[in-house]
Amino acid sequence: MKFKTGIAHFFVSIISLILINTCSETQNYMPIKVEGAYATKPLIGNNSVAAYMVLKNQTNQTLTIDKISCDNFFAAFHESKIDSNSKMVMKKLDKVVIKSHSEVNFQPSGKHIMIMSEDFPNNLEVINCHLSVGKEKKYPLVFIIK
Ligand SMILES: [Cu+2]
Repeated sequence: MKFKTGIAHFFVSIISLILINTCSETQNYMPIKVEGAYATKPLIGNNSVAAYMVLKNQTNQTLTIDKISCDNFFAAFHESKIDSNSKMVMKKLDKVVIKSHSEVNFQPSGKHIMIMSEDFPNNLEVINCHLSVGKEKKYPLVFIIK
């Protein structure tokens, strides 16, 4: 009898472990993983800051990010490039495409997010944004001011 209860207990533990894992997996599963998201500290008199991050596509499909939107501020994807006169120029990107299981790196002098405001608050610590994939899917992200 004692042996049987032991076995039963063992199986219940295994089953609950499986259940816990499945639950946490569905909760943590995000098609897009955001790493190291930060924005530069707004300088007095400047009405834009650049923000950087790494975006990872964790799905088996190519994902197209159509838009980035931020609370209280205007935001857009940009890319810096060197033009034929060796000048650094910025251009707006309409969308960002990330292939399955690959990443896109937003970094200084490359792709970046431009966040604009008439007037940034002095004590700004974070900027809350979200990425839109199509019209319905939105993924939140937070840029920490550094
Ligand atoms: Cu820019």
